[in-house]
Amino acid sequence: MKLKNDLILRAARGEQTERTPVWMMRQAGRILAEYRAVREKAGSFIKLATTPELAAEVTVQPVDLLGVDAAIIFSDILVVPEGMGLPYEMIEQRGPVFPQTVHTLGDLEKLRIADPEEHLGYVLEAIRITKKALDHRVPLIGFAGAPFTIFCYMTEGKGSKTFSVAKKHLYTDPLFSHALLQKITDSTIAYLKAQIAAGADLVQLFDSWAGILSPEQYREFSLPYIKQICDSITEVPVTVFAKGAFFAREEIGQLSCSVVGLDWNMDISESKKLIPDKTLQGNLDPCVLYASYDQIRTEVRKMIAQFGTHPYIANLGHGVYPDTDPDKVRCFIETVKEYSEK
Ligand code: 1CP
Repeated sequence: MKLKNDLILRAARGEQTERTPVWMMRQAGRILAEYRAVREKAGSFIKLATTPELAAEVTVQPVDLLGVDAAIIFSDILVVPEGMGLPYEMIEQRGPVFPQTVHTLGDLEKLRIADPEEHLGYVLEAIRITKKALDHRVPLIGFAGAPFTIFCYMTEGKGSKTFSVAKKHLYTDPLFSHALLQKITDSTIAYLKAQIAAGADLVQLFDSWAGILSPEQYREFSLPYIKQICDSITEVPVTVFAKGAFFAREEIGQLSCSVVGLDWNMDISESKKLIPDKTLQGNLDPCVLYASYDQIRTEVRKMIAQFGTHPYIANLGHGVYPDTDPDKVRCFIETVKEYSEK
């Protein structure tokens, strides 16, 4: 059966749409009281993410409560290292921590290429349940971390401003670095293909830490692995979002993906010139949603006007911040819908 609202899929394929589609990175969770209630019931983030019925419930919430044009499966990029044999913990108010980290080829040998059904079956089941609950209303987005961003967490063991432990490996042990990146890539390709088989209508790669690399390092340690993934996923549109990688836009634009995500540091008209052949997604500063309703409307209209007739999906330039007022989020979404229809 055909989707009732397939605006995002058509925009991703480069088609002109009757209005601009809109969704929000990190829309599931964080800002909604309804999410926090389910999270409470689950007891912990990990329990929520690994209980398919509950993960599906919070995935659908933003479609019902915010009116976005797509759902994104509730999970985390760190389930891939877990599937490879490196478990993580989620510390309240602090974020993810890996009790063990990977630093040598010997450590790497102990990890496996994750088997999606066996090691990540709970995500696939959540996708199947979500698809039924969505009942063809809007597309479902699957996702994974880009290999370099996953490499950062597997070596560093936690979030960091600099990821200097991760970057040290790139300089001191490129052989190990490439071997780990390849194992993550192989796991990610199998995982995304399984998400698509389970029902994901498009997939997004989050290279959240792209911006800590030099252009040369990005070309060596991130792009080739993203390229392998883009070349392998031919079933559905792929979005590449490389936060901070303004310097690599032209090369990202030449990958075989359908959509390129932009953050708010990336100038819109410059990005259109650097990436002429792909749909663009983004790029409102999430902090705009702290401003007044009038300011939000002005900024959203300015953004849409700048993207103009370029194939486009409206979004923020990074995930919505947890202390954002859901009514301001609704204002963002409503403004995109109303203004782009004219
Ligand atoms: O909100 C959603 O869309 C739900 C699904 C989702 C997604 C797409 C979560 C749930 N995490 C992610 C992606 C993710 N996770 C990224 C890429 C996107 C981005 O850059 O924002 C990254 C880098 C992570 C890693 C991660 N998980 C962090 C950052 C750590 C750091 O400082 O480097 C944190 C804090 C988490 C925890 C997490 N993941 C998701 C939620 C709802 C939470 C909060 C935990 C909780 O509720 O207890």
